[in-house]
Amino acid sequence: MSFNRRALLKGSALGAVAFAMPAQAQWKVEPLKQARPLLHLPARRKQSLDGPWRYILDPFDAGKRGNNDRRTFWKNFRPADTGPLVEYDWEESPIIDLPRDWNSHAAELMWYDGPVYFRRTFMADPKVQGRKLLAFEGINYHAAIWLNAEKIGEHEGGFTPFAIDVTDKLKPGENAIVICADSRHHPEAIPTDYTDWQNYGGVTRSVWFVNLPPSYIADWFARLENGFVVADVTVEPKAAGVPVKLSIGSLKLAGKTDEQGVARMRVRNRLGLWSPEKPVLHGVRIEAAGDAVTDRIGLRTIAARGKELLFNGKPLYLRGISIHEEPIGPVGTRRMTEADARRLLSEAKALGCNFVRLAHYPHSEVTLRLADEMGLIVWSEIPVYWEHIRYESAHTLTLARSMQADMILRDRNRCSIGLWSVANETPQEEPRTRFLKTLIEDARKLDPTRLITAALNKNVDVGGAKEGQSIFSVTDPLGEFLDVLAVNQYEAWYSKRKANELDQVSFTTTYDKPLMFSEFGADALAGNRGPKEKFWTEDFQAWLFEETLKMVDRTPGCVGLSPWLLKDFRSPRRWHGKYQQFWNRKGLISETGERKLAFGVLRDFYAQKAKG
Ligand code: GCB
Repeated sequence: MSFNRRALLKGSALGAVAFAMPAQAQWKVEPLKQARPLLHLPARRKQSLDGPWRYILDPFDAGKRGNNDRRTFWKNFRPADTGPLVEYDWEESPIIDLPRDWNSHAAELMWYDGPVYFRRTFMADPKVQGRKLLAFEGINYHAAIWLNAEKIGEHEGGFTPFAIDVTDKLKPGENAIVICADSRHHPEAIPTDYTDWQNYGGVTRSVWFVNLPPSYIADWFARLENGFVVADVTVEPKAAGVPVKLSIGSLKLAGKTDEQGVARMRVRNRLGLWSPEKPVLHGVRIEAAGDAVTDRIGLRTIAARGKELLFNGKPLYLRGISIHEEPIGPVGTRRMTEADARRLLSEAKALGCNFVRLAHYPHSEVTLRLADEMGLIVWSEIPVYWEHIRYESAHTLTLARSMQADMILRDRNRCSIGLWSVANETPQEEPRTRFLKTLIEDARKLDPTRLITAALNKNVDVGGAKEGQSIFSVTDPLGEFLDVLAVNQYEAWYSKRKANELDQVSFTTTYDKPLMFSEFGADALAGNRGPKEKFWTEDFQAWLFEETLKMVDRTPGCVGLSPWLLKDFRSPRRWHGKYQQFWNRKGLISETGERKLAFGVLRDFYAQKAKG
């Protein structure tokens, strides 16, 4: 089902978004600003709005048609202000414990794709000074927000945070907030409505009521550059000459803001470096304009030199695994607690990983902070996924740019981030390359300290000297703009070749750049054993891993891998009645955490690699 809504862009890349409705629609949304995030949420003074919310399912879009007061869900509440009849009665509506996707909340909502309204109240203390905001860590896919029946903002994009200033809109005492989360994707959306994962709808990440001092530390970015700790601190509202003090471990920095409200500071580094073997984090404290915030960061460098990848100046081999954001457990859900994230990442550590590819969208902040703490280098990406993305659409490009900016600004202080990925499996066409080149340029401006990559496929088979030989040449024109080339290749699963013929396959590239394998794999149902030639068995998957790992290992310039993937995950396009039942079974562990044979194969390979 598609959103049937065309979004038109106005203004700058990160500017206003206007929505034009199709002629038959009964309603129209006035141009609104796409809500922007409040950065560094964990450091803010705030009140949680997680917990029980009422919800109303609206499969026919009655709420948006809005020509009848009884249907305007954001208004009606007992005692009704619209007469004696209250048909859409919030007080009699069912309850959901947010954050969570609705698909996992109730069996009948498993496949629901459309709008759902959520409502709760909270108390605002009129005595508390400063600015007040509602902050949302993630709502999939489109969100419209009302406060006390007034529409206050909207946001498009399911995996990035946003916030709305409500300082002038709060009532003393009780306030009511209504969210309409609509999981449908219009044709210009990112991703589109066709993905290989469940489109979990709803308020999938936490909601906060935040209080900021009148003048506050809006952003900071601290990193290691050429032996110096470099830190930029932004104070809002912007004013020149504001003194800023910053400490990182035993290092002390001080400076003053310029006209942009940014204080730029640097000091020679004397602190220990962060690495997967020794993930040392230093306490950060920043003081400016009467505000004070804290954080924990690590210091490290990552660079590409010719075909080599260098971490803290030394060659690095990425012992990785790809991961979707789904906890281990019998029910597929996007709800991720810290304990869930720790359990997933602990499985990656048990495999011997120093690297995780967090596919295919920004994962929640809690996962990134754990990666810092646990010593895992991270690949993070936005869902510019497959060939269906509208690479020629101005709306889509603006959306991608703002999504990527929000991801980078949220996470660039996380030392675990090593690679920003701009896309996964996109067509080798000029509009696509232009689109992604813009994203790459943006990413470098926002964060010059990370490497840029993209998962490429459709590598040309230039053939070998012998019959049956394949030499895949990584020649995608996007390669020119990337720091690291990454290849998705499903030999012996989606190709006709047998696993024991993988010795006939090799990879080459014309680019003098590091190359990694970002995906390969095969479906296996945990517990399904049999001869290794039999599809869907653990034995086949293990065999495919054994043979593919040999191929990976003899690839010149290969700096690592992140096979597909750690855990079986929900995917509506995986309908094999016996082996899949709407799970993609390429996990090395099942959805409930049973380790398959291939887990041991990869663990042994990584143990060898770790020895050097
Ligand atoms: C891919 C995609 C990934 C899919 C995987 C598969 O190439 O990048 O999202 O889930 O293949 O299982 O086919």
